[in-house]
Amino acid sequence: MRYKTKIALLTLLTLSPTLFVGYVPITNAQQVIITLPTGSVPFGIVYDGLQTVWAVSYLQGALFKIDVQTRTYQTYFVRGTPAVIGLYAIAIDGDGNIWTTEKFTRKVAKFNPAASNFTEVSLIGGSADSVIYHEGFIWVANMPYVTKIDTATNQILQNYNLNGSPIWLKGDGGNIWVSKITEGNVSRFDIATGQVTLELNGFDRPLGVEADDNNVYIAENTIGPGGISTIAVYNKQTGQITRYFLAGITTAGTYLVSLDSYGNLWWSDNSDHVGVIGAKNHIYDATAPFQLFMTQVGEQMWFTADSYIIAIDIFPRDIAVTDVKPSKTVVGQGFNMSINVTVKNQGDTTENFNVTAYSNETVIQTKSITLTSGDSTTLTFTWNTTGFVKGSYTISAIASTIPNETNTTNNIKADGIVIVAMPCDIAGSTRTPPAPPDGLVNYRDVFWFLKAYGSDPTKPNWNPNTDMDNDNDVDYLDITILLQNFGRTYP
Ligand SMILES: [Ca+2]
Ligand SMILES: [Ca+2]
Ligand SMILES: [Ca+2]
Repeated sequence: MRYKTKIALLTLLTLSPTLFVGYVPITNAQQVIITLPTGSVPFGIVYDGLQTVWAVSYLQGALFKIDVQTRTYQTYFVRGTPAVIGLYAIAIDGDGNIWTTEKFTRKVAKFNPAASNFTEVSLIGGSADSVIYHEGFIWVANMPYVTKIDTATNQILQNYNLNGSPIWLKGDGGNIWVSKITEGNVSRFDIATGQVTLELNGFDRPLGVEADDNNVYIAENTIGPGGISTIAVYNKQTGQITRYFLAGITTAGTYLVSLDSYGNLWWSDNSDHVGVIGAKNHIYDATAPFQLFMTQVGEQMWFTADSYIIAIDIFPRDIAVTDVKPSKTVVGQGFNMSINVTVKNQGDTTENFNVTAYSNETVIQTKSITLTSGDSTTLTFTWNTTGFVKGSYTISAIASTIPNETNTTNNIKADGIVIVAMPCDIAGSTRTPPAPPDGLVNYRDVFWFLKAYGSDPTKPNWNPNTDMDNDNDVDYLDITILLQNFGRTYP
């Protein structure tokens, strides 16, 4: 059955003000991970899921085969030597062949990795823009056509005239969504019938298109109302169109949009920004121009830039030890004390990790913890000093490094010196602050016990060093221990 529905322009114009996306700027979140030849201007980029990323050079006619692990690359020139042919978009077919559009020469080139050779197919349209592999075929946007190509024979099977300027394609089940930049519309193209079954109008230079089960996302390539770039969102169920206004971006229009496997919507624009709408909204300023194309590689999005590949972590992962507090400065040998360690999840995703407290290099205790994004908590470790020789110990804590964590310097914190002394030899003087333990349990130590007697951590006279049994008070039990040790000397 054929039908054709027009969504009235009025629908778009009467929309209530839509979502403004505010951003948390993160500098240094992006990393240049691969440097490509100067002037290469890589555009299309795609990950094969098998540790190889393919990217094409717009201005040098090259295909780069990039090893995800080593981040080294091999270069293949479509014409054998550098040539300005405008390699633009990229796709991988079901046999692992790489297809790329030649924007300047109106061709599509197929690279066979096994044979390391190219086959070029001339297009009849006025341009060569998006290329996708969908439902067993290669599809190319070449104004005014959407062209279907057999991946085995490299033959053009059909040119579908969409009467206008198809520029970007997104496969979606039995359909392909087609943006027509000049006409300002997005068409739903039925690949079985070759018909447009839905046409959405009123977009502002629609370029990149992305789709999931519920929505179609359209990058609008001009600046929206108030000089703010926009992404239009068409809800497949309700037919409503809303817009993300990319607040803070006042310079150029949105270019491409791409969902990662977690459902975050990534976008690029014409003036060196990329951003993400999702669990957190971030915008990233480019260190190099022309960040337009992107692909997900594991837990990162990779972007092509001027002569670089840039990576941004999808969920920045970072845990930190923010505080280490020993409960005492002096502890009786063989007695217990507490160490409070505060840890924080500064990343975007829930983390499970271990926290270990140390006295010098000796493990006191390890605890496992789960922390949601932004949360912090304080863990209490108990140090049983039995078997530790008398002397000074540095107390520290280390949080285990989590996968893809780049900031690991904040996973360790050392804070506080604790002296392991003869029990109840907590001081060597009665002045404040007291001198260190002097090897005598005498009237000076009694002075401090009596001063703290009856206290707990809420009281001004609280002195944790006199809490011998480590139960957060100084009472007769602690005095009993004092009496048992009174008069002893060391060595
Ligand atoms: Ca960290
Ligand atoms: Ca003493
Ligand atoms: Ca006590």
